[in-house]
Amino acid sequence: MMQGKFISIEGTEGAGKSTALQFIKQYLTKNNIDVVWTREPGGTELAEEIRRLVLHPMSFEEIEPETELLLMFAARAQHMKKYILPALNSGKWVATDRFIDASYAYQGGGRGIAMDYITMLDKWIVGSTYPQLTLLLDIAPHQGFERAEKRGTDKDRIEQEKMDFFVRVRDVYLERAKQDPERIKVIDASVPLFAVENQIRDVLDEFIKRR
Ligand code: Z5A
Repeated sequence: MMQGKFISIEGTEGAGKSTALQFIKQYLTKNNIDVVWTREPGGTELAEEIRRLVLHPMSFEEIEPETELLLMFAARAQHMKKYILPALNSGKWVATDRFIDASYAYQGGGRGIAMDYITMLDKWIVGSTYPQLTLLLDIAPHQGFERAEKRGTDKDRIEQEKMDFFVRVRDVYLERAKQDPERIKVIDASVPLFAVENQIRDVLDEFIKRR
């Protein structure tokens, strides 16, 4: 039973997801839409602890790809049951900064884990509670890298990966968008901010009209 609306926001490295999120928040508020905001990995106390573990650069032990995938889904299981489902079932709109598509892109594409394993976990943990709208901020990895460098903040464990990792991540995101164009709307994030915002506004307007 899902009554509320469910939106996810995804992005390739340096696409400007955090910047776009601020705009999305303001735009929905301007349209008098109350949204519960959350993120993955994270969203509950335990899931935020898992986030810290999985993203913190570790010096003592390398995290295996399988462990990384299962930690992402452990956090997601907690997030779904404790936060997302109750909010949706009470009719709220929920918007999450990353969700299931990230597991296919980063652990499937980036780490090379067989998609069948991810699909199995997806069916178990997410089931039919899929976002009705996913905004995918897309940028070529070399341009994204330049932007991320300019940001000047420390890189987390996954952000420290090399360019070819992010090329594979992007390929999977774009392939999923091709397979599910109704849900996943690709935003060209390579253009100046006002032009990114215009694309997001168009997609949100259409989604709000259909609600
Ligand atoms: N992950 C996973 O592996 N598996 C999973 O299942 C899930 C997640 C759920 C979460 O990090 C990590 O977890 C993520 C995937 C993994 N790892 N990576 N990489 P996150 O999502 O919290 O963090 P992030 O990926 O770094 O996203 P971000 O913080 O939103 O960064 P960003 O896309 O680079 O955004 P930004 O900071 O807004 O922009 C970067 C710079 O560009 C900044 O200086 C902006 O001012 C500038 N900018 C933004 N837009 C523009 C435009 N249009 N023109 C010029 N400059 C711009």
